[in-house]
Amino acid sequence: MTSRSNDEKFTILSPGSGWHKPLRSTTLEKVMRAPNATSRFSSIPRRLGIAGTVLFAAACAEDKPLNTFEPRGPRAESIDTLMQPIWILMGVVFVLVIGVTIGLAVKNRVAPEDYDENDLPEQVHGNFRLEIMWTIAPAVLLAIVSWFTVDKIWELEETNADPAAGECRTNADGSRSGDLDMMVIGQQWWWEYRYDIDCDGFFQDVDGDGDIDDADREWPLNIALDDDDLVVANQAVIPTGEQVDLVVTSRDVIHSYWIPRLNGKRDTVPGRLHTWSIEADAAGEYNGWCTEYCGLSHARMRMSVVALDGAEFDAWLDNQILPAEVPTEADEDEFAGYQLFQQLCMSCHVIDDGELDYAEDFEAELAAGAAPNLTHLATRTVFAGAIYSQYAGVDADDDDLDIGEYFELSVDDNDPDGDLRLNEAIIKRWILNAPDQKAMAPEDRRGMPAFPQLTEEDLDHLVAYLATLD
Ligand code: HEC
Ligand SMILES: [Cu+2]
Repeated sequence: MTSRSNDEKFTILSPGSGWHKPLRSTTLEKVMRAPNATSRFSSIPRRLGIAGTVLFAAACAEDKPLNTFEPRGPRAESIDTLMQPIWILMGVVFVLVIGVTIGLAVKNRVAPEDYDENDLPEQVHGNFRLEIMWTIAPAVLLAIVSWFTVDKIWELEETNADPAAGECRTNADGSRSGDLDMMVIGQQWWWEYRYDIDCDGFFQDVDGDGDIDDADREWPLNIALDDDDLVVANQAVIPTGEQVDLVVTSRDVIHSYWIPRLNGKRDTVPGRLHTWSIEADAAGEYNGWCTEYCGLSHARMRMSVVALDGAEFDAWLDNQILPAEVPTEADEDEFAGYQLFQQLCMSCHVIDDGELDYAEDFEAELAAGAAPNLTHLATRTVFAGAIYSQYAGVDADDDDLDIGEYFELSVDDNDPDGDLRLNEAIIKRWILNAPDQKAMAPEDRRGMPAFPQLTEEDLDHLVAYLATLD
C-alpha cells in the first residue's frame, strides 16, 4: 500500500468529512464555503419533518387488524405490557446517544472562517472510565430486559391443565366443560384447524398397541391424525374469554402462525409439534398473516379467527360436527353439483357425509397432503387462505376489487343476523381458474388446478351444491 500524503491523512480526520471516501482538503473547503452550504443543511430538518409526518400519518389508520399495539386478549396484552417499557427505555437510550453525538458535533464545530488545516484535534488514547461505563450500562440494561423477556416467554408457554378423565369441551351428554384444544396445520398456502372435540388428543392409535404414543405421532400427518377430530380450513372459531391451547405444525415448509391481537408468533415446522395458545376477550374477527416466507403465495396466506360468545360458540360447534347433507335427486341443481363434485373435486377435497374415513379414503393426493375440508364451507366468511370474502355484499361483478376491500368486508359479513348469501361470482371465478386468483403450482401438486372445461351451467350447479354445506 502506498503511503498517503499528509494532506490526505489530515482530510480523513477533519471535521465534517463524513463522506465515504476521503476528500482532498481543497474539495472540502470548496464544499464548506459554497454559497449553498447552509441551505443544503437546513433542508435536513425539513426532510426529517416530512418523514416524521408520513410515519405519524400512517400510524393513524383507523382499521389496523394486524396491530400488535391494540391487543384484544390476555396473551397479546401481556406481550404489550412487556413491550411498552422496553420501547420507552430504548427511546431514552436512542435520544441520549443521538443527542450527545449531535450535541458534541455541534459544540465542537469549527466555523468555516476559523478553519485551519493545521489545527489537529488533541490526539488522545481514549477515556478508560467512559469506556467502562458504556460497556457496563448497556449490559445492565440488557440483563434487565432479558430477565423480564425470559420470564414472559415461560409465561406464554403455560397451557391449560389437562382435562380430567371424562371431562371434555363437548361431553357425550351434550354438556360443556374443560378447555378447547386446537391443532393448527400450515400448508402451502392456507391453514387447517383440527378441534380435539373428544379430548383424546390429535393423534390416533395407528399401530394398534392400545396406546397413543410417540410411535403413532411419527407417522405422516395424514395417517397419524385422529379421524374423529373436527377439521375446518382457513377460519378458526373460538370461544371468547377462554384460552385455547394450540399445537402448531406444518405439512410442507416452515410457516409462522400469527394473530397479532391475540398472541405473538409461533413457527410451524414440518415434523415438529409446537405449543402455543390464543385467547380473545371479546367477540369479533381477528386476522393474521403467515410470517415466515413459504414460497409462491406466501403473501396470500392469511388467517382468520372468529371469537364467539360461549353459547354461540357451542351452537357453532354443534353444527360443525354434523355430517354434510347429501342432496336428493329432487333438488336438481344441487344434486347435479354434487355429482360433478364427486367426479372432479373429491380427489382432493374432503366433504364428510358421515361415511368417510379420512385417513383411509384420502391417501396423500397432493404433495402437500391435503386440500381444505369443505364439509361446512358455507359457514365460513372467508376462503382461499382468508384472502376472499365468501359473501355477497361484495360487488360481485367488480373484478378490480382488491384484497383490502374483501378484507374489510369479511368483518361486517360475519354478522349472523345479516342478510347474507354466498358470493357466487367470486366462488365461480375461483373454481374456474383458481391459479389465476392466487399464484399456485398445481402441476407440482401444490394448490388447486383450473377447470376450464366447466360450463356456466356446471358452475351454477357446483355453487348450488357448495351453498348447501352450511
Ligand atoms: C388437485 C387438488 C384439487 C382439486 C381437484 C380441487 N381442488 Fe379445490 N382446492 C385445492 C387446494 C389445495 C385449495 C387451497 C388453495 C389455497 O387457498 O391456497 C383449494 C381450495 C378450494 C376452495 C376454497 C376453500 C377454502 O376453504 O379456502 C374451494 C371452494 C374449492 N377449492 C372448490 C373446489 C371445487 C368445486 C373443485 C372441483 C371442481 C375443486 N376445488 C377441485 C385443491 C383442489
Ligand atoms: Cu406460509
